[in-house]
Amino acid sequence: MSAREFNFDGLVGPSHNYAGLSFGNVASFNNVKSASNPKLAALQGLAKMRALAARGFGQAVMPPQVRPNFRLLRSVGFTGTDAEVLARAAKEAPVILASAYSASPMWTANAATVSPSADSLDGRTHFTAANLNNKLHRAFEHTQSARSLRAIFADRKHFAVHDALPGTPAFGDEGAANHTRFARDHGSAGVELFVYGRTEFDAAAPAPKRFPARQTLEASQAVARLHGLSPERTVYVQQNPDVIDQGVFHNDVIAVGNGNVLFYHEQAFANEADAIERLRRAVGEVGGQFNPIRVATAQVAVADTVASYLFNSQLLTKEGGKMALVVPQECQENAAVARYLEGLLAENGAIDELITFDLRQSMRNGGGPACLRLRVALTDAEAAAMHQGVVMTEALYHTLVAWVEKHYRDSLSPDDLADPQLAIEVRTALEDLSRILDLPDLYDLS
Ligand code: SUG
Repeated sequence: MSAREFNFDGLVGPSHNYAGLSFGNVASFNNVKSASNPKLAALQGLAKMRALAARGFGQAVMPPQVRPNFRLLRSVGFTGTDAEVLARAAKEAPVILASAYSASPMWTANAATVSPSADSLDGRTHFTAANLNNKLHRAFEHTQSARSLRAIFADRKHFAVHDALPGTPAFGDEGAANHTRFARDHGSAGVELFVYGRTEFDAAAPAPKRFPARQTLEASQAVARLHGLSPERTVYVQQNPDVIDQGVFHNDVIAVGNGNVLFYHEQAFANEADAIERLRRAVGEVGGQFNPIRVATAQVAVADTVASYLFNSQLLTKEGGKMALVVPQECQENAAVARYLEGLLAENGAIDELITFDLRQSMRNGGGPACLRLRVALTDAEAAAMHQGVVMTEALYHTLVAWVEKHYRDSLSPDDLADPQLAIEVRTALEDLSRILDLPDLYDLS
């Protein structure tokens, strides 16, 4: 059956800020406590969505989440009116306040893992909200992620949205950031690749020493079971623990796949030769000719990969079958990466075009083009069954730009999070947004 890939980009929320909350994520740590510009961040994200939609790629928007998370603040003992809760948290626990205010749901690659209907036993598209339990500021996202997905993909004939896995270290799950899919085209049965950082129930298995491995093998296997994937078309590969220790906190910082192409760094996996061989065999089984595009350390060092986010790119199939690589502008600013990309295009292989975006506001928190989007391959019937109000059009783009201009601040520093007015602004903005997107039950604003 023919299908089309929709990229659901996270709309950056009005409280986007730099709080240094993600240990192991170099950019998040380097920019801690600098002032952010939520308005610019949202406009940068919208410009990317608009440009890709205008090119004919399936594009939709995933709404931001309610901030601050008063439930989190109250659950850890801050009481009183909302203003009192904020004042006490700002004074006694500013890191917890920043966690409750984080706009991190903008990185929708971490919202869920998605398996298209062509891969699942019951012929439905399956979503499992990611528990993101490795980080306080992300561990509560899954409730709204599941709610948003259920609002958009409400038709149970076509879609199944699973709640997050148990929020315990054994089931650490970071969603689609550690998952990719290979198939002849978006509508045919594919091979699903799950990349994990560590194994909970095997003490002898290698694991990083410095930074956390956020995804476990056990979580990946649980998601595959929930989605009814065929074991023959499911491949589990361990991420190289050494690169996690160099700041590669998700696999999508060092590899990206689409169609029959895997664009990856030679150090991405714990056992490269084994991973490539298993993928070649599995992709061959579904009628594809696996095409690994390997970047050697001599061409681009891991540090340049992390600084430029070369692999946190989107690989988009164009009409005719060639692919465009969507990269952040940091790739042009890094000499080794720019040189590599020039050579890649000159080869005239599977990737024949670069599309570059300024996503600096997101990049400063470690979120590139691929972090900002969740891929959902849909048949025509499924695309018609999803909520249409989130599909990016010129009209929606202009409406959302006006909404951002109206509600967002152009500067937010850590001290601003104590301002009770900010909480009111965010709430007003989201009430307005649920009307714009025609999703009246999107939020629980009680
Ligand atoms: O989880 N940064 C996010 C970045 C997520 C990137 N996503 C993918 N690679 N798919 C994270 O580390 C930083 C927030 C702060 O420090 O304020 C943050 O959460």
